[in-house]
Parts: sequence; C-alpha cells; structure tokens
Amino acid sequence: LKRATDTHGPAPSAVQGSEFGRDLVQALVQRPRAISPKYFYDAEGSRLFDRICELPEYYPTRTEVAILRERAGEIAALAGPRAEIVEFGAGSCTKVRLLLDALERPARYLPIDISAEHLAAAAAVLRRDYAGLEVHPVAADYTQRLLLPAATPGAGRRVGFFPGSTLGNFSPEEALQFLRMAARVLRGGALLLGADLVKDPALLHAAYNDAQGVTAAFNLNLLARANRELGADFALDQFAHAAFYNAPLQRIEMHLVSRRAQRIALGGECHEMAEGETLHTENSHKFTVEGLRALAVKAGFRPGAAWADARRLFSVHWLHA
Ligand code: AVJ
Repeated sequence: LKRATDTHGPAPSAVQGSEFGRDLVQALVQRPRAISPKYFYDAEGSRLFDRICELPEYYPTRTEVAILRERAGEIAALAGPRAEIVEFGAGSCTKVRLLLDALERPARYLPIDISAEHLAAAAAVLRRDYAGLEVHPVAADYTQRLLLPAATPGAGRRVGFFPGSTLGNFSPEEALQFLRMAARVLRGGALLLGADLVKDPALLHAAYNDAQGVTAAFNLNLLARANRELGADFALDQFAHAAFYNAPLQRIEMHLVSRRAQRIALGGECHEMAEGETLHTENSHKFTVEGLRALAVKAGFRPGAAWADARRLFSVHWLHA
C-alpha cells in the first residue's frame, strides 16, 4: 500500500478529531477494508433509512410492526402493570408507542441512544403524548458498558426492547456479548427482541437491492457523509452499491465497490483502491427461531414465547432475564 503525506485533501485534524474520521482511516488501511454500519446514521442517513422502511421490497419493519400489533395484548400481560421499558438504540422512539399503548400504566421509559440531541427531542414528544409516563433518556453507546438508573419505587418489571433486528448488525460474538449485558441490566425482567429470519435468498436480495435505489443511496451516504464532515474527496459515481446474501454465514453483506483504480485523500494521507476492491459497510445477520433461542440461553436468558408472521419472514422473542 502506497501512502503519501504530501497530498491535499482535508486537514488531518478534522479527521483525527472525530471518531468517524479515525475509524474511516483505519477502515481504509486494514485488509479487508471494513467499517461499522453505525456511521450510516447521520441526519441524511437516518432519513434514507426511514425511506427504506417504506419500500415495498423491505419487509422487516412492516412485518415486525404487524407482529407487535397482533401480540400487543399478550406482551402487555407478560410485562404486567407499571412496567419499565428500556430501549436499546431508541432513535426517534416511534416503535415503542405500540408497547406503551398496550401496557397497563407503564411507569418509566428509558430510551438509550448515542445521539443526545435526537434523544432529548424524541423524549419531549413522548412526555407530551403519555401523561403519567416518566421518560428518562440515557445518552450512551449501549455496546460499551452500560449503567442504568435504579428501579423507581413501585415499578413493575423491567422490560428491554431491541426491535428491528439491529442485533443482526453484530458479529455472533458481539451479539452474545450484547445479550449478556442485556440479561445483566434486565435481571428479573425480560427482553423483547426482534430478529429477521433466514429465508429464500431471492427475497433477501430484493430487500437490500430495491428498485428505487434507496438502499444504494443509503450505502453511498457513508462516503457523502465523509465528504461533508471530514472534507474527504470521495467521487460518489466511482463507487457501486453491492449487497448479497452470504449463505454459509447467514448474512446480507453490503459493500461499496470501487468502479476503477482510484486514490482517496483523507487525513493528510492518500489511500489507493484498485478496480473491484471493496469497503465492507454492513453485515445483517439472519436467524432461525431455534438459533436465536439457543444464543439467548447462552447469554443467560430463559426463552419464552417466539412469534412470527404467517410467512415466517420475521420473529419477535420474549426472553426472561
Ligand atoms: C437497521 C440494521 C436492521 O440490516 O436490515 C437496511 C439496516 N441496511 N437496509 C438491516 C439496513 C440496509 C437494517 N438494520
């Protein structure tokens, strides 16, 4: 690998001063090149993800919402009165409304998210709509060690909520680590978990290669974000979106493929990519109901109900902590 120090490009400080910048440099230096999908979600990326959820090919969101609606009564009975909901990666706090609407006098909602501003705004809206609900946002990275406030007096069960098959973004080892942490902070309560299911690869392929190209734009936004935030010089038309099902590893992989040999200036250094080389941007693991339950047992949960839609596209699990 050739690395020149006399290139133009962004000021090294803009890159070194940001976690995204440091991780992107690392991603371009290492082999294979790979970066965490958490960097998809700046304001533009979050907007694109919301559009993905509306796509005809992208079944996970609407299927999970349908399961949660159908099972809301059962879920509320399992949670019991005065439950405390802890959501991992709450974002705009919209899915939790399905639970809050069904639960018996929910006592407190603890949304955890890395973006503090986003979280404060979403919390204010929920407080307005749910009188009597204490909303206590926790600005934290839930993949690191997590400290939650003690249970409030008179509170019922603590119920974790991790929807959307976000678990699938983790490697199997990271997923186990996350679930062990969740079992610890939820001890005595339960985790309500959404997990996308293994299925016909053609359906999976379509969901990550939509006809309108929104998923491609979402993937490419990672480079657009680097140009905006880090002053990088990615030529977006020189990269192609690639998403495919890796059957042995039970996961969709997303990559950005270099359309030709090119140089990328970043942080005062120059990185080369040959034609056809890729930056691996996301893994989205798929699960079997039994595989997910076995993983939960390994992490210290006792699996309860597992619900799926009639086509068995998506699953929602009640795991006793
Ligand atoms: C938010 C991680 C569950 O893996 O399906 C959607 C993200 N990536 N289309 C998923 C995503 C491409 C999504 N998760």
